[in-house]
This record gives sequence, structure tokens and C-alpha cells, in this order.
Amino acid sequence: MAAKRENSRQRIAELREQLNFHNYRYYVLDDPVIPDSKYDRLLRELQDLEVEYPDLIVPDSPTQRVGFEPVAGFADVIHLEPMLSLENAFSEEELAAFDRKVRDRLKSDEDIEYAAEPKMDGAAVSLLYEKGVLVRGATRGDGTRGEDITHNVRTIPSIPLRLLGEALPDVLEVRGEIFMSLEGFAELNAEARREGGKTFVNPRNAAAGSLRQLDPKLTAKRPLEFYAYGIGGQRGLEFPERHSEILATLRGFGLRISPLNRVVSGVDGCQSYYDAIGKRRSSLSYEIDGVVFKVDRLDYQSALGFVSRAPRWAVAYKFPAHEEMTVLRDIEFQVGRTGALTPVARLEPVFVGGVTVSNATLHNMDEVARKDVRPGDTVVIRRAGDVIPEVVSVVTEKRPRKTRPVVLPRHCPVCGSDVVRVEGEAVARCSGGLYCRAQRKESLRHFASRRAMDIEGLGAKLIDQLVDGDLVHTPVDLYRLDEETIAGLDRMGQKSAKNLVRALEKSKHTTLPRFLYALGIREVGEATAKSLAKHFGELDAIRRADLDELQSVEDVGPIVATHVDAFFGQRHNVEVIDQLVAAGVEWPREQRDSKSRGRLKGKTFVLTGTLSEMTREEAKELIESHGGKVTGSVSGKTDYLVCGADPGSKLATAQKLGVTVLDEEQLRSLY
Ligand code: 9MJ
Repeated sequence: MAAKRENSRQRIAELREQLNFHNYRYYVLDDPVIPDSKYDRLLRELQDLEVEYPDLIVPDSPTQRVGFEPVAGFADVIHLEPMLSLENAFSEEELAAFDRKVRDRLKSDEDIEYAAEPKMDGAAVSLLYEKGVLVRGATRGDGTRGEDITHNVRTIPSIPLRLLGEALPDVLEVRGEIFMSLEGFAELNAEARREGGKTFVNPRNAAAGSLRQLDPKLTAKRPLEFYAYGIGGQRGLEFPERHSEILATLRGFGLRISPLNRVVSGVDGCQSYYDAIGKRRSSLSYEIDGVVFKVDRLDYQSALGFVSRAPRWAVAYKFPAHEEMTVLRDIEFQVGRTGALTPVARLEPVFVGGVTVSNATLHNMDEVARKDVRPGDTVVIRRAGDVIPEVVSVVTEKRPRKTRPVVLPRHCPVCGSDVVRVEGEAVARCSGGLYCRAQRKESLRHFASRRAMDIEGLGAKLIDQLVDGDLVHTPVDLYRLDEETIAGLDRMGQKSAKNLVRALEKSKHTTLPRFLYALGIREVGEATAKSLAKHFGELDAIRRADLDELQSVEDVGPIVATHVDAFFGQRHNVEVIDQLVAAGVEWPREQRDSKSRGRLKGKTFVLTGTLSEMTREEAKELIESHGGKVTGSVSGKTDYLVCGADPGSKLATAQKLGVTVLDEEQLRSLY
């Protein structure tokens, strides 16, 4: 008995160490060395052992993230060291003034080295670690006194419950920002909308709101992340000489640090960093509202000191705001691919999120009614990242007298067909179908889009010209275009015409899932297109399938099945498909889905070159998870060679032996 207990105790310690290490590989280094499934297995093994030996459970065990009971309220916490605030700079001049003051005070003529960091737009927190164990998490509060949110910070996967390493300080206050990714925020709001719950205005409020939940089970469901950017109080820390080294130390402890942190030199270095991060801002997966520069040398920091709560050695150089106020001139309706009418706000142009915005979406009529937006209103406009600018709210105090609510038009503003609104649905639609120019244009845009037929160079402006000039009515007409016709269009020349014809030709070689998706059948997105292709293997079978057969496909319910059935029931749709095939559009036969796993059973694969969307290791795992085998060299027994960029000699061998060569996409289409 005792021996078994001792073995289990050792195994528990081993599992905790392994799990902490893999968490670090995943969240801090962004370079996991085991697949998620293996991580889950280790975690489960630990959970099982802890069920057997509950007295061996410790609060910093990787199983104990959500274990805390809901709290009745938030207790006050006094930070060991105050949490600082930052002075702001809004222009190059203000940045230069900051740098000048730093140099004046230090009596330095040389360029100062600054630790440069993106300024995360989330909620600042302080995490207290004692002998490496997370014992407390607190909000910033007024800088001196915050609120205890330990139960909630524990649920955030990128916050370690125990620091890594041997030489850990007795006490360490880690300062950083908890934030929500844009994607996580969008999903959270989408879910709230579906369930009639409260939505958040922006990711910052969503992150802050999530941390103020009493029940950690709710917080655990929120997609929160963490980056550390400094320290507060400490005891027993081996102090480095520079802020950048503190960050490196924190990283070594297993804390996540922004990968965009740099050390830059002088005001020019700061400005270049600001410009570079500004350029990347819209492609980041989270919101930042500026960059922070901190004098890197800690002896300089001490010499500079503070003015009240703000250090003289740091500045936040802010980006232009994401939200601005402006006047809404009018509300018009845009017609989408499926005929959906989207109310669009026409605005007094306003500079927001780094660009001038004069249109913003209002989503649908329910949204217009909910926000009670009217022409003449002063509204808050928001533009974050790549997303379409939207009207956030009306400033009701500024509403002029005699405004009128907007009503849904009875006829399509483009083709004049009746507008119909199905009871219970938020969207209203033009009933004109492909008779409506707007719907035709949008259908063509979708057909040509990257994830559909991927016709490079066929953008919205060109499609407008082709449709308005009556050159293109259906997708087939695209393949009938010749260079001369294209070259004659606005802003097109011989060269771009040649490129477009080449892109059209290239797009003909596609896959069945892409083609299905490109057809723009209502409710058939990429995933459904893939499921349909897998299930039926060929287009004709989908065409012939009745509602029952369609519903037997994974993820296809009665609504999708009805849309698919209705689509193929329209003669003109079938004609267009036949004409596309006659024009040379083709795809390899899909490997039929024999239920779930093992679709690649009995098949032998070899990988070569650099794959773009996964590492070779991941490709190998994927293939194996579907029952296939991966070997190192091409032989007569090889079924497929998966070929990425810059392939090695394996490609030539495969070609010599007549082995089928696949790209990543074709590989995916096999399972
Ligand atoms: C953010 N929000 O990303 C600081 N911050 O430093 C960074 N905030 C900060 N540093 C001292 N990167 C006070 C606040």
C-alpha cells in the first residue's frame, strides 16, 4: 500500500512538472512539443490520481484552475508597490519632448536605449507569487489598492499557477495586462446575442468584465490572455541591470511576454518602432492603443524617479482612437449576395482608427431599432482592426428635434423587387434573386474570392464594371472573357488583362469543396461544403440527393438540406454548373468519407518541402490521426507525396515512379 502510494506521489509530481513545462512551451514559447491530445491525456492521468489521493492535491496543481468556489464580493488588496500610470504622448513632438527631458535630467547627449512594448488594451493586473506559487491576483484599482480577483486569474491558461525554474524569488509581484483577442470577443458577443444576453462594447470592457465575475466558472469560459510587462514588489530576486532583462527573466519563469517587445535607440528608434507597430496594428489578433517606451537602464530609471504616480522614465505613445463621434447624415440600404438588405450609415467623414470613415454598418433593422439610430443623430463610430466600421451608439443628448425613425423600404433599392422579411428573422431580403444586379455582383465576388475559386485580381471594382457593362451575367461569362475585352476596361491594361486571363485559367483547377462553396448556396460555408464533398464524393451525387440523404451528412440539418435541395432544383443553377464544367472547371474526385476516422487507412505518404499552413510534424500527425502512414522516402509503395514550397529530390523520384503529388489543400481534401 505504502509503496503504491509513494509511486503515485512521484508520478503526480512528475505529471505536474511535465504539464507545467508543456504549458510553457505552448503559451510562452508558442512552440508546443506535444499534440493537444497528449497534453489532455497527461492532465487526465493526473486528475485520476488526484481523485484517488485527494490529500495530495495542492492549489498550484494544473488541475486546480477552476476549483475555487464563487466569492461573495471582492476583497481589497494593497499592492506591495503601487501600480504606476503612464504619461501619454500623442504626436512626434510630444515624444521628442519626452526624450529631451529624459536626456536633460540624465545630462546625457547620447541616444537613450528604450525598451519598446506594444500597449495592450486590456485590464492591468498584479500577480503575487510566493516561492513560485501564485497566491494572489489583483486589479489595479487606484494604483495603491485593488481588488482581489485570485479566483478568476487562476482560470487563465497563460498565467502559470507555479513559476518555472529553481532560483525563484521568495516574493514577486508580476505586472501585466489581461486582454481578450478580437476573435474571442466577437465569439463572446455572438453567443450573447444568440442567447439574448448582454454584449460588450469592446474587448477591453469584455476582459475587465470577465475579471469581475464572482463565479470563476464563468471567467474560465472567457477567452482571456495575459502578457507580463514588469514587476512591482519583490524579495530575493536577482536584479538585472535593464528592464529588457527583467522581461527576459520573467519569460524564463514561464510568464508570457509580448513577442513584439524590442530595445530601440533614441527618439528615431522610438518613432520607427511606433510606425512599424502602427502598420501591424490592424493585423494583430488583439487590440493595442499605442506603444510604451521605458528607459531600459534601471539605474537611469532610479535617477529619473516619479512625478506622483507616473514614472519619468516611461511614456505611452498613443495611436489614433478607435472610436469617434460624428453626425449621421442618412441611412441607406445595401443589397448582399443572398439579397439581405443591410442598413448602412452615411456619415460626416471622421478620422477614426487611422483612416477617414464615411460609411458604417448598422447590421440589420433589429439593430437599428435597438439603437434607435436616426438621420441627424450624433453617433459613436468604431473602427477596430480590419473590421468594417460600425455605429456603436447614439448620443441621445445631441439629438436634434424632429428626427424620424428609419423604415425598411418595401422595394429593393437596386432592382425594385419586393423586399420580404421572414417572421422571426432579423434580415430582410430583396426577392429579385439573380435578376438583381447587386446580388449578381456579390455572387460573383464570392465566386472569385480567395477561399472559393481564388481568381486573383478579380476584385469588386472590376466586377462592378463587368456587370454594369453587361459583359458578365453568370460565373460562366467570366471564363468567356478575352484579353482584349478586359484590357478595354477602366484602369486595366494589356498586362493586367493577361494576368487576369491567366488567373481565370488557373482557377479552373480546383477542388470539389471549393467549387461547392463558390456556388454560394445559402448556408453552405466552407465547412459544410467540405462535409458534403466528403460524404458524396462527387457533385452529381449531391445534385441527385434527396432531403433525407442530405440530412445524413454530418452538420447538415433540415435548413441547410432545404437550401441545397432548392439550389439544385433551380434549372438555371444546374445549367451554370454544366457550363462551368464545359468551360474546363475541374476537380479531383473526393475520397469518400467512410464515417470518421481512418479515411487514409492503408495509404502511405511522404512529405517534402515547406508546407505553408502546418509544420511537417503536424502534417504527419494529421495523416496518422486519419489512419495513414508517413514514411521518409518515396518508393513503389508510396501512395502520395505531399509537396510544399522548395521540394527536395523526392518530388523528382515521385514523378518518375508515377506517385500522386498533392499540395496541402489536396491533402486536406482527402480526409
Ligand atoms: C500595457 N498596457 O501594455 C505598461 N503596458 O508600465 C505596458 N502598460 C505599464 N507597460 C508601467 N506594456 C505602467 C504601465
